[in-house]
Amino acid sequence: MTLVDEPQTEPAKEIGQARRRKEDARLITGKTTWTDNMVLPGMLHMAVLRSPVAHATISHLDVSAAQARPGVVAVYTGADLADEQGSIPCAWPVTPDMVNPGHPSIAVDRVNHVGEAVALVVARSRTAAVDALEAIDIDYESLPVVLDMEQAVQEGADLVHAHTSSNTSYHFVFDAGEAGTGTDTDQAFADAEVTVSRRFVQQRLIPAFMEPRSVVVQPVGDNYTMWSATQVPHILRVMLASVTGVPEHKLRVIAPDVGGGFGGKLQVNPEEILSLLVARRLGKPVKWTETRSESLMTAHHGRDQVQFIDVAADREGNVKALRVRLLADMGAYLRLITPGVPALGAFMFPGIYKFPAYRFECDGVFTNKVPTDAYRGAGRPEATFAIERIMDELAVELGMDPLELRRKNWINADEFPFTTVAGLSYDSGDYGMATDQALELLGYDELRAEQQRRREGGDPVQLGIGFSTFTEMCGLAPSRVLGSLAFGAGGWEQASIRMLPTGKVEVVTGSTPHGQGHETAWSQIVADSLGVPFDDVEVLHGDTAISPRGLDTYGSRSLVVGGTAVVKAAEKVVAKARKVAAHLLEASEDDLEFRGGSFSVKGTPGASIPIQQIAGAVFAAHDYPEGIEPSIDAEATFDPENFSFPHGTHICAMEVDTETGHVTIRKYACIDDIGTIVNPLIVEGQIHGGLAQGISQALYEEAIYDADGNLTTGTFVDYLVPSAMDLPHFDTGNTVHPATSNPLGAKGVGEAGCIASTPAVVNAALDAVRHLGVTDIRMPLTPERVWRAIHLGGDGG
Ligand code: MCN
Repeated sequence: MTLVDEPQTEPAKEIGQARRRKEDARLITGKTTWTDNMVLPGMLHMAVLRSPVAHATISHLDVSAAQARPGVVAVYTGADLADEQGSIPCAWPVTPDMVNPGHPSIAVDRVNHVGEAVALVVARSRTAAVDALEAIDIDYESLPVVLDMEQAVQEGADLVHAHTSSNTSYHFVFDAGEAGTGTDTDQAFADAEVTVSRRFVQQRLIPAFMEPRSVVVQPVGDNYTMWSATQVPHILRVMLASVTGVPEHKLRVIAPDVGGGFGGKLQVNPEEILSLLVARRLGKPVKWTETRSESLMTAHHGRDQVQFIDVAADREGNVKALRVRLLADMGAYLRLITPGVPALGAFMFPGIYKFPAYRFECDGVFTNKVPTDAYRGAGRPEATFAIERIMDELAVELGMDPLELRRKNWINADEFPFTTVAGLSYDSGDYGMATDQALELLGYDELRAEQQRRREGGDPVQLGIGFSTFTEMCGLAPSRVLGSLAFGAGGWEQASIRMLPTGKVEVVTGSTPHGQGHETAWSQIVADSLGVPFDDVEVLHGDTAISPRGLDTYGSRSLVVGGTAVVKAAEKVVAKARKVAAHLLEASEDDLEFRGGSFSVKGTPGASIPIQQIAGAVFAAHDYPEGIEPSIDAEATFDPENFSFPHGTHICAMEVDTETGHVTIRKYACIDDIGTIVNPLIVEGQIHGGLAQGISQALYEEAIYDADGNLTTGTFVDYLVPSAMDLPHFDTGNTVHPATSNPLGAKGVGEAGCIASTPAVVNAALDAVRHLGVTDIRMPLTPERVWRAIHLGGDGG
């Protein structure tokens, strides 16, 4: 890949160039202002007292001693704020009868998970606020703690919420037979020659973004400006307005540069609501920044599912039916999209395979743990893991090669567009091509030969090769489809482009990057669309006063939806500039051609004007064409007809030390198809980041609660987030089958690596030790678990 970072004066084709990210200099040299760097005159600091118990009533709460502490301005309890705090919104009611117990930002009389807010101190300094927390006198009366989902759904189980009749929030069913996209699933299982059933555990994960959550609220009269390290300033503004009653037009939300989110900042946090309420009460600016411990303990977690999956096939290996039942841990409350995350998996479990029959059921279950919600991939890594794992199990049952089984059942390149049994329409791809290229990149034949040698020689270090031939639905959008899934927002995105009098270009986007490099990619798109130099483009984002309309960044949607809105706005800018150019060149619009950033009159050499001059001409003009306003700008909204469906083949070669249980990734090769690539350097970075998180789920990460509901992995000493040293070299590549749902032909990449990699790693470990009788190893594959699975049997868990 050739890196492009030299200043550029001549417009060239930008899309496809590996440009270094223009935002990186300020991000990595600390020259930006993160939310916690903000200092406002008279600013107060908020600290939160958190429950040390998982389930209890608050029997006594006295804040008077804290109020008397030096520097303390106010102390608030849940009772103080009961009338104002409303309930933290849940925007995805997946079934009409879903039970939502309500979620106070600060507990009023009862706590439901360790870390829940029980009191707030507002003080002149952060240390004064934190010190005063210790002076709060609070007693709890313990209630039974509900932690295990499978027990929580039993008849007569203790209840997380006393006012509900069970711990089940909802029961969501997708039945392809009933939906008309497949045949009767139970019948298909009854008729099947071979069936395989498995129970997989998707452990609880913590998003662990680099910049902790932080919020500053500045009141000016009855207007409020909030800076927050959020992925979703637009959604946050709407939700805050509806919860707190601060009118939307009097609330400006700014997401400055944000140090990572991974879905963990796709949220309306209790502390965002509380900071706003406190600033309103006191009429003073207020800041809250979490500690790392607060972050791990109280920011929403991800995954946490028990998956029961059955597959049916004939003896030749043709798949006949798929049945999935999920228990999904909601934690104690429903946050912004908690219930929708596992339900989204309904559409992804069949993967790339042609199942004639399919049924999916999911129960959302309450427990006394911090709520779960989006974490990179949200719903799709879980589904991909289960289908890619069980395809291997089916291959073993049939005595077939796992790739041969996949090839036999996947959608062939000449079958696109293909409507899946889950009702999605996959638009393009070639699973065989991606697989063949990945095999070559890996050096498959040599590794298989080595595996054979080690097996025959009884080597203590065994070698395994694992596959994941995945697809995913991303590019969230389309509004109509999201609406039919009861998703509480549309899926469109907006952009506007203003050509400034000096010829520079200002682009305003509704997407809100928090590490994805949109400023660079959007500049490349605009440079090509308008024929202007890359460095003349400035991309503005993340401020509801500057970009009033937007739906933010998640679901690998930004390029295919937000980037396309930029393309559409640029087309309108060119159309408007064309009218002015025709006027200035005294030619008919039809006689003009636009190339390389200039309009010229066909057949009249020398009669031309660059678009960058037109903006200046309009600014200074006393004479502009009839019906044209004196500005070269435009706004566009894009709402695609379909999701985008990246796909690829990931292959992991893994060494397993059978004596110690230690696993080492020997090689990792992947070919991803994300359609047209705007910036290959950014794309590779996104794949690497996703792989790190997916591999880390397989090998390292797990949020663990003890029997009392305490998070025992509440520090980075106990919760293993990998560094580069813990990860292998990645061999990556791409095939390109453009998406048909957007004019760029792009498919999302932000989650692909994370979705694809986890099953490849676990399949590789099993392939290494299956001949020793191991049929499953529970994630993460710690040396202890691997050793136990080899030497004691079971899944090592
Ligand atoms: N891109 C490209 N060509 C493509 C596809 C994408 O050049 N065919 C580029 C885009 O222009 C963009 C980047 O790749 O700069 C990611 O684009 P996209 O796939 O549209 O994903 P989003 O920008 O919507 O990012 C969301 C996705 C998600 S859901 C999570 S979670 C995530 C992720 O991106 N969190 C991240 N990547 C992250 N990266 C960082 N550094 N930090 C996070 O918190």
